[in-house]
Amino acid sequence: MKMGFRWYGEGNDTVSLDDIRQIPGVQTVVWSLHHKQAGEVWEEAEIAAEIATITGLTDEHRSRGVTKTLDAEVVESVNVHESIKLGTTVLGMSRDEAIANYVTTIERLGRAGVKVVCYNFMPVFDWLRTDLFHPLPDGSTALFYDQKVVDGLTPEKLIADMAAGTGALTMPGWEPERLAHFAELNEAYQGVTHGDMYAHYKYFLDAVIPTCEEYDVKLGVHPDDPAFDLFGWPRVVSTKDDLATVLSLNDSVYNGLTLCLGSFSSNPEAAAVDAVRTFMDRIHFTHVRNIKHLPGGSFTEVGHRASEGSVDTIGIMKAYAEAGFTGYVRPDHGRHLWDENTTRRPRPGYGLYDRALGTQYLLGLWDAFRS
Ligand code: DNO
Repeated sequence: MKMGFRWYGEGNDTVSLDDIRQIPGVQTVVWSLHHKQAGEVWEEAEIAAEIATITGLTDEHRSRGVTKTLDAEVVESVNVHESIKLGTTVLGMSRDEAIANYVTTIERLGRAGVKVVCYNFMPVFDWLRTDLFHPLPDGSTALFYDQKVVDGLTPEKLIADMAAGTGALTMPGWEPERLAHFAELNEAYQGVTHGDMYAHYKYFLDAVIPTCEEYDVKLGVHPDDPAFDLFGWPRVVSTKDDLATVLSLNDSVYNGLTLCLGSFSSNPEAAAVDAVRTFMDRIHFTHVRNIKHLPGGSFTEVGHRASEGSVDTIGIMKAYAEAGFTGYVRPDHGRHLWDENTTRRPRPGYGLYDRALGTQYLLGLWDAFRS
């Protein structure tokens, strides 16, 4: 297992590479080119520059005796253009053009030494929460999902709230560019079934996987978050059966999972440890974190320790350790702690402290179960 830590890039993150380097056991920086829109090709020079930033040590480091280096083997995410999910031309791009660009990006990442690429296949938008700084009883804040708030909304109301900046909902991962095209996207998804989505998904995988095999880049799909349909749009990576279906669309081991156990567990029926054991051979990257289920389908995020919430993070790490998991793991969605909200003002869910604590809990479990 290799422990990773997500980083949004220089000038785009309140956490520094030096901070990450000092977290014991962290080897891999999980990165992306966050200015790239879905469908765009990633340029070789941009990839090389980002990797050099992550992996390099400066003279200033050397003068302080710093020798620990980080690797840049995991990208989260190369986003999939909506035309691929819809199997048609949308937002001015055909699916074949979007797939060709995806293939080029994979080739370039592979040549640059990237081993795993994470992506998701959620219609219209990425993850959704109703409160990004929900107060917890210990005085920290965390991401929160209130089903009642979502039930009271239509996508149009959601978009209007977002545009006005006053809404109850705030969605990281939601680019203003997409917001502007919401009506076109919403229209395009009308009548699209789960079966249609799987057919489009297979077309995508069959086109991309040969390149992944050639360049030794494993794909890992991230589960829907939350892991159920929203606003009537078909989500196809939510349940254990969905994960099995996705893996069966293309049998190559390069078609694998980024098993985010927090997202997967947002559906109270989900059995996280069972999913880890079932899909072990196809899990290339995993996010291990905890949430606490609340009545009515709502949930709050909590610290990584199993007893803090509803996700059996002990059982999860035991399963990975017993299997001798060789993929990448990272903590996820920390609470915002200590002076963080007033000083560093982190990206919601991506502060330093709680994620750093999370790594130590996960590594402690790994060490205990491996020995
Ligand atoms: C949120 C993340 C997601 C994830 C993407 C993967 O914190 O877990 O935005 O990176 O869904 O493509």
